[in-house]
Formats: sequence, structure tokens, C-alpha cells
Amino acid sequence: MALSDTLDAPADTQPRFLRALAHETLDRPPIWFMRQAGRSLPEYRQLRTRAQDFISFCHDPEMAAEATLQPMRRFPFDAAIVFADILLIPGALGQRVWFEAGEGPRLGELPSIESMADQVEASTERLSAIGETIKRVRAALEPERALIGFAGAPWTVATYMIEGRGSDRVRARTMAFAEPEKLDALIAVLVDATVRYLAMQVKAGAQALQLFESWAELLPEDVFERIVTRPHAAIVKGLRDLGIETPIIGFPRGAGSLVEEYAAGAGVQGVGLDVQASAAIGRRLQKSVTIQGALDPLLLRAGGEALDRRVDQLLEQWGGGPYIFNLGHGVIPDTPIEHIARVAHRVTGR
Ligand code: 1CP
Repeated sequence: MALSDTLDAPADTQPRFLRALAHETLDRPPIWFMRQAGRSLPEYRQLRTRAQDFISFCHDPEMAAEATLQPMRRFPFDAAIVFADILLIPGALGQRVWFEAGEGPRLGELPSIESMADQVEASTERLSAIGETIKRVRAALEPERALIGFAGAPWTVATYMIEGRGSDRVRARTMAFAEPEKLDALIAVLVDATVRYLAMQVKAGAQALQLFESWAELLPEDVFERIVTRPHAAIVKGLRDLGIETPIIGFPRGAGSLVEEYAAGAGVQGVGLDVQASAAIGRRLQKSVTIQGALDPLLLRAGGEALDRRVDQLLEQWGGGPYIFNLGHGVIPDTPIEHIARVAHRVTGR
């Protein structure tokens, strides 16, 4: 093929998912689900028994690539998300991280900011297995399906580092007021580590990136601006300064009406909406960004006619603009697989 053919290649040979992120309105939106890998799939639970623990699973490219691909074999999703976890960065910065069976993540004592700042460069090296996973998945995935890399957003990752576990985040939110300099310094280290980690993922083959800000709720406007919007903008700028033009989705879950300020300030191309986002707020955002969301995972689990009606409603209310069909949070572990397949079929016709 002549080079001119490549240059003239029509934009619609791009994966549907990337076209939507480039702010195109399509005949049907692309679809993927947060937490689509693992959890609800029996083949995942089977694979999981082979790993010593969850963290080792994430650092094993063969197993992690398999877990990434499992939902792609079952469902007509337009994008895969690399199998990893937002808590790998704290581990790579020298904080102990482990998972208590049946309970969730646990983190050891928070290292000093200085010691973590010293380990930023090494942290990316310690996460190189995730790059290897990305290479394997990209080689195995059909070209019309995109591969998403991700990281936890600094504030959300900081909440786990400060609290030592999943929690109501009262200590972390108190720190935002009582020790703002300390929290800002921790977030600055995380911004730096995250830029390098995401750049490594892009180099390995990630075609889009998502920042999971799972705990953007309950923050006053000025604090939200300081610890959510600004660090996201710093990550976007850090990547752009490295010459990386990969589209980025920010998902500030629980931001409520502040999602509009977020979309205006973070510099992201896509904004993930949670289950509470109104049709109107989504339509306003679509003028400047691609929106993603926002089916309730509980409704996905419940199924039935109410699920079909809500899928149709989402397609109707947002399908006329740049839109990626997704959940408003992750797939719940005991969600019937038939419900996932049913929604994917309703959206894609496949
Ligand atoms: O034993 C197991 O199988 C562990 C379950 C599990 C899985 C499959 C955890 C533990 N993490 C993951 C993978 C994971 N985590 C992915 C992979 C790709 C996919 O989406 O399919 C992703 C994107 C994440 C991101 C993640 N981890 C978030 C952000 C999204 C969200 O759900 O809000 C968060 C908050 C975590 C922390 C975490 N990891 C695991 C658990 C149980 C938790 C939540 C802890 C809590 O309740 O606070």
C-alpha cells in the first residue's frame, strides 16, 4: 500500500470507540463497561485460582492479558480495558498493599512524601509488567476494537493511601482542611508518578486513557477544584508536554453539578458520568466533550423490562451527540452474564 493511501485513509477506519472520543456523533455509540473484566465471569474466577494473590495476578502479563480479553470474547464490546488496579501505584511508590480475602484492599503505613518522591522514576519501572500486558492484548485484539489504559486519579488513590483501606474517607477529607500542604504534596507525587505510568502504557499500545476518580463526591467546590480538577489538568498537561496526544477520559464519580466545572477545567476529551447525571447536564457537556455512562449497575444486575427501557432512554437522550455507552460505575460481581449480553446486543445489534 502506498503511503498516500494511508494518509488518505478515511477517518471511519478508526475504531468506533476512538471516533466517539474524537467528538464524532456515530450511527450508534460504542460500548464498554467499567469493571467488565473479572468479577462476574466464571472463566475469570477460574483463572483467579491460579494466582497467588490479586496483586501478583495484576503483575503477571500472561494472566492479566487473558483476563482483559475474556469479556471481549463473550460480548461485542468496542473497547477493552487493561486488567490492573488503581492501587498498583502506591505499591510501586513503596507503600505495602495487599487484599484481604472477602474484604478488600489494605495498605501499610504511609511512607514519607520525600521517600515516595525519590521513587517516582523507579515506580514506573516496577509497573513494567502492565506495559507487557498491554502489548499482548493489543497484539491479540481485533483492530476495530480499542484498548484503554488507566490509572486511579490522585485524590482517589490518596484516600486509600491515607486511610489504609476502602472507607468513608473522613480522615482523608479532614486532611484536605487540616493539613492542606501535606495532601497537596502527596497529590503532586501522585500526579508525577501517574503521568509516567500512563506514558508507559501509551508507549506499550494503549489507545485511550481513563482516570478513575471514584471518590469525587462530598467535596466543597474550592476543594474539588484543588484536589480533583487541577491534578487531572496537570496529568493531561504532563502527557501533552511529552508529545502524547492520546485521548483521555476523566471519571469524577459523585461530582454532581461540579462535573461542568470539571469538564471545563480538566482538559480531558471524555467525561464519565455517574448514575445521577441528568439528561440535560449530559447534553450540555456534549457541546465540548464526549460523555460516557451512565447506566446504573444495580439496574444491570436487576435486568428485566426496566433495563431495556433505560438503555433505550440513554440512547435517545444522548445518542444524538458524542457518546460512549457505559455504566455509571463498575459491574457488580453477581450480575447475570445474560443481562450484560442483552444490553450489549441492544446497543450494537450484535
Ligand atoms: O479478587 C479479585 O478478583 C479482586 C477484585 C478486583 C478486580 C477484578 C479488584 C480489587 N480490582 C480489580 C480490577 C480493576 N480495578 C480494574 C480492571 C479492569 C476492569 O475494569 O475490568 C479496574 C479498572 C479497577 C479500578 C479500581 N480499583 C477502582 C476504580 C473504579 C471503581 O470501581 O471505583 C477502585 C476504587 C479500585 C480499588 C479496588 N480494587 C479492588 C477492590 C475490591 C477495590 C475497591 C475497594 C473499595 O471498596 O474501596
